[in-house]
Amino acid sequence: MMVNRRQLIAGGLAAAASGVVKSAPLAADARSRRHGYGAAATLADLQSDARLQNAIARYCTQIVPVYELKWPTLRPDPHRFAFEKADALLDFAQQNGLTMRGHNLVWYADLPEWTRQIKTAAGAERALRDHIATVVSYYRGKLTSWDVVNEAVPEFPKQPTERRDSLWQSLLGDGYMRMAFRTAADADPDVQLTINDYDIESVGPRFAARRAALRSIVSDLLDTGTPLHAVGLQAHLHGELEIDTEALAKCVAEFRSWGLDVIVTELDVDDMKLPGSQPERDAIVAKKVNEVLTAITSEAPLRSILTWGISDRYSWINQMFPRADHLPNRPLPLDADFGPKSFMDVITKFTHEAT
Ligand code: 9MR
Repeated sequence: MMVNRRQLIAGGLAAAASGVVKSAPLAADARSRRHGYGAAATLADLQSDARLQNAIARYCTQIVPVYELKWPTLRPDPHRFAFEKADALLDFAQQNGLTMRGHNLVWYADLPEWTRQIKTAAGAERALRDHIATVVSYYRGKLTSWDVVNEAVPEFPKQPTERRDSLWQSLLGDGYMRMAFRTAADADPDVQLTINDYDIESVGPRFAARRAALRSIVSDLLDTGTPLHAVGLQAHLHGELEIDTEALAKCVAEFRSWGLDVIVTELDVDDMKLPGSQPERDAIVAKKVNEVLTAITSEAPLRSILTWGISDRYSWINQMFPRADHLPNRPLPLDADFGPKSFMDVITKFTHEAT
């Protein structure tokens, strides 16, 4: 089994060496980069659009793959690991002096078809350990941070102890999280290990319940001596909702008091329900971002802020939250023609002092 796996990994490396993002290193001026700022990108978008490559090289110090480290890309079948696409993104990062973070190792969603065959606790444990140990050791020393467990908080928890249903949760119970972090730490003792979740930033009972559930998950992990280093706040903000600045600041302060780092991993603003006027909409989006980052940094600056994409041209919001008036969405720091919006000024404000 090990021999097979090594052979397969070697095959992946050889394929990646052919280089998939075909561009010379970009001559970006490092002074324009926002330290600690990064963006999610797909390999396909980078390959097809030099403007996207330029924007990332100009503004960012890090990237995160949207798809390329998820199970459907990495795991075409139970026995094979396909690292070519993620390797190509890592090449792009390294050629341009950027770091890369990993998203994600364990998620309830976006699993390949073959995982439906996993029906027992032993099978689930074997698949998870195999995946995490192989992928994390393959990238050992090459990534800065991994989202180990992604989105374990239920959509609307009825109580803080409730966990999101998933293949892993149903077969292994909460223990899958401890196991995932331990396996990742054994495979790369230096990489930052993160738990990542969304919808804890705004006002309202659902957000309060989600904060409480995230707090419960994090404290359970720490109480059991699990190697958890950081909490990732996705910060997919809803333009029409208020940020609960007080509760958010309190929640971040508590995580920090437990020795954890707090990072922003997937920031954008769903502008579906905002006014049509472009200046008005951009101002509200920037204000939301400013509010959320102000709350999160009330005690310490952020070392890492990633937006989920960089240009409005490439965002999941366009598909998931299209506007009733059919105007294009404007959820990200650069517009569809890669011009900076006031969102980018807010990023600048919160990144200049971070390292
Ligand atoms: O933006 C991503 C979308 O293109 C993918 O189809 C989807 C499934 O892989 O994942 C989206 O990214 C999600 C991220 O992985 C986790 N947090 C929420 C993001 C937006 O849905």
